[in-house]
Amino acid sequence: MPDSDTRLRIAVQKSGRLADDTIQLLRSCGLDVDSQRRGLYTPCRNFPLDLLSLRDDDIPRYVHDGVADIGIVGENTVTEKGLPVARLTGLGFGECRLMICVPIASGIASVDELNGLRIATMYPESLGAFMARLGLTCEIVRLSGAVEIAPMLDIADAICDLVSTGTTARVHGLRPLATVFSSQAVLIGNTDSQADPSRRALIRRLMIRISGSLEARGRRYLMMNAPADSVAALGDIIPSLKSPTVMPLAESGMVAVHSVIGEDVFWDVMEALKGAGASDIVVVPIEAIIR
Ligand code: PRT
Ligand code: ZN
Repeated sequence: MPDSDTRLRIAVQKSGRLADDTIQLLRSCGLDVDSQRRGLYTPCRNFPLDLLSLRDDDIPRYVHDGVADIGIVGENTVTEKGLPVARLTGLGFGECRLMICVPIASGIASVDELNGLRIATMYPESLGAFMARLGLTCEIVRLSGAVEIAPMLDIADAICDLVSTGTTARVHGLRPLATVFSSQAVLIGNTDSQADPSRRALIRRLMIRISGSLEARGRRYLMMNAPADSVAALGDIIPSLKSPTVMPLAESGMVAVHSVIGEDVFWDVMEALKGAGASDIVVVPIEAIIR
């Protein structure tokens, strides 16, 4: 039996791009956590979990050293730090790509042409490994911010930085040349915590909640009434209706059809569903889907 006094520690970004989505995810798992995390340490009020609010760069180290059992951080940061931690699951936010970008006017058309050139980055390890895999060398100019202005200042010929919309690169006269890797926020775990039965049990409980919440994202629960002989036609309209729950209604020949659909498709197919005989269509949000 898990030790009932055990509390998990989760390292999260204090403020920045991942902070709000992290708290939102934890809340969507039914965890009562404060969004106003003033101090380093915030206890969760209804689950044996304490939040450690940190700079994102420090999260892999804290988890690796066991100061925190688990953490939420960009995969890019985990890869760059290179510390052995368990990557437990992707979380579907903080998506971006680590890319090599070159000045639009440079005429550089392939990564091979970067051989021997200067590349500015906050990700020297990831860049070095990428170039080495391709059998190329470069002079890595290590910066701690504002990487995109390095070519303008002539301290680099190219940059290697995170890109999400591509706007920053474009407004600095840069264009993407190659992707080093794609990244998203991930849940990482200390390897010893995985071995401790009490901690492992709590991590497992939390992960079930997280995957339930992630499964529900972007989906809606759809209910409608329809003539029994129109169920096949409804299934043609929405592929996910291929195996719907179909229940007879008191009115002879009529059934209730329930299914899960993507929120993006509902408005597009509603009229087609009505045309195929559906009525009383109800769409409701889903809190979680536990498989
Ligand atoms: O203060 P702290 O050290 O905790 O935070 P930070 O300032 O180091 O990091 P922060 O909050 O900016 O980013 C945290 C994490 O968000 C990153 O490690 C990534 O995992 C993720 N992420 C997702 C991004 C981006 N998208 C992103 N676009 N991190 C940074 N950027 C920057 C990029 O460096 C570039 O300057 O945004 C600019 C490019 O954006 P686009 O949309 O113009 O392409
Ligand atoms: Zn940082």
